[in-house]
Amino acid sequence: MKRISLLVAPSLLALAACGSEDVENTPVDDIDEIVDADTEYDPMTRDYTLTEDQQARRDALDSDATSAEYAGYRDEVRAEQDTEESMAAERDANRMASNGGSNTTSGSGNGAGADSSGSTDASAGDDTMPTRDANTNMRRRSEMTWSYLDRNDDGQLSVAEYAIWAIPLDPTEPEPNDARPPYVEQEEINKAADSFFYYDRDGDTYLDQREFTSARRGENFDS
Ligand SMILES: [Ca+2]
Ligand SMILES: [Ca+2]
Repeated sequence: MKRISLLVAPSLLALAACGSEDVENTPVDDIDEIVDADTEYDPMTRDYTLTEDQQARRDALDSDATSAEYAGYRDEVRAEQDTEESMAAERDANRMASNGGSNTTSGSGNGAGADSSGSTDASAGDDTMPTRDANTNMRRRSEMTWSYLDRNDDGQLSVAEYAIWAIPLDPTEPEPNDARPPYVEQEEINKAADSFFYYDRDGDTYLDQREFTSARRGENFDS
């Protein structure tokens, strides 16, 4: 017994020493716990190697239509405001989405007459209003929830919906007198599309929640 403990001890010491220095290299099991405003993965910072099939789907994308759809969503976002009511509805929608639409937890789904009387309940932490950019009125990327991005509520993200998340806030907003967008560079749409088709693992040209979570985590399937 004594001999065994003598053998084990040095390795434990080595592990302890390692742990104190390599925290940042430690594999993360549940990255949701640490994804926040400062660490959320930026898909625009890397190149994506597409398979032949992915590239074929990528090539088939109508980028003009995608740009137009994206511009429409941008206008939509710019016009909207978060309220306690809208946030409650969004939380319900996200709960429904994450339970495959079969959730009956809430029951009501209609808080029209309730106003804010329940704002001090156990989920009060969720009531924090998302931060929106002063110029673009878009949320910070880390605060874009599934139902915020799924603009047409069909339970999947199109390239244009995904681009709301993927493309960074554009500091070069159009002047008020500019006729129409494009205020998004085609390069940005192209890059977002590359990553979109990279993460569309089942090849249906949409991202489901699982695929989008992979994108959000910046998962790399190449190695
Ligand atoms: Ca959608
Ligand atoms: Ca898919």
